Amino acid sequence: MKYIRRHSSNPILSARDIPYDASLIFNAGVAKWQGEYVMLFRNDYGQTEESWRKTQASGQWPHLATNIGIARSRDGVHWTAGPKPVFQMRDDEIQRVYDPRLTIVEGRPVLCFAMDTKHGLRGGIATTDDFERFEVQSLSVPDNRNMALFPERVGGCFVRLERPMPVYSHGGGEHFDIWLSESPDLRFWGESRLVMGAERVPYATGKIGPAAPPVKTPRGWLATFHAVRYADQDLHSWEGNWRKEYCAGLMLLDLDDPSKVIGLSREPLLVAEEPYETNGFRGSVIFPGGMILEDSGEVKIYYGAADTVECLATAHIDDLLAFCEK
Ligand code: BMA
Repeated sequence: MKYIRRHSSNPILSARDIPYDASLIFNAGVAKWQGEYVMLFRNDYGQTEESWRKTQASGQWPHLATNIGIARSRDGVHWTAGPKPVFQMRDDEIQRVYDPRLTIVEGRPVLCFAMDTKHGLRGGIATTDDFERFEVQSLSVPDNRNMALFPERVGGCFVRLERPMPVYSHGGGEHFDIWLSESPDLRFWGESRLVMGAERVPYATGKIGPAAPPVKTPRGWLATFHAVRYADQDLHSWEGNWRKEYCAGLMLLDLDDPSKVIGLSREPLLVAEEPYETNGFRGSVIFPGGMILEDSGEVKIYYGAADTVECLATAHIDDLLAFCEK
């Protein structure tokens, strides 16, 4: 898409910017709050590419642990990471939380996150007033994740996009779709309905999932999503055997009933092309988690690249709307 520009400072945040143990900084949520930009990012730590390959070569399975860190910025481009991670959950049952998305709703920061547990993948929602203490409001049953909360109530209810992983859908395999649920209080979720099946996306041969929290425009809710297509050969990865290419797509949802898709980009918005997108822990991954509409009409799209670094691309709102209304 020619109207979207990668920022010349990319990657805008990576492990070298973090003042504590950090290896992979990616899949961040971003919002404007109290006069600054706030980013919550995923930090997988405990390995370098070299140590990973060494451990693998010795026949053992290397391990990365995960926490969530914070960074702040005045301009949305230059970021300063906080002195320590701000959110982590781990116990006998919970293995980690990751992939934060951040929405300011009714003046309050709300974090959506994914959680790996011994009994499945759950989607969580937490509130905070200071980015130091987080109160978990709800955790879904497995398997569901990629939750993205709308920035205001619709029809009186909070609304989230989400991506359950039903093993029997589409005849089996990793073909998952985008769904939506509503809640009166962020705790109890229901009225669930399908938003978009993966088969509607011309550039997905596998699953799709919600990306950044949607942005309100007079024409509808503008929302990014990620789409997976399977490559014929191994893509670059520390892991080995990585064949899933993640790109970003764009859709427009009805203002009053956001389960209705009223626009969809026929082509991807962003495909991995730059070295920092094609090379890393898992190459060829573009995974947006934050989108900010500025008063000027500029839209900032934040995305994790190659499961390794955090990046920024910008576009004008009118071009994005035209792109998904065609
Ligand atoms: C998904 C999630 C994301 C990750 C992506 C690509 O299934 O695990 O956190 O960015 O795969 O590896």
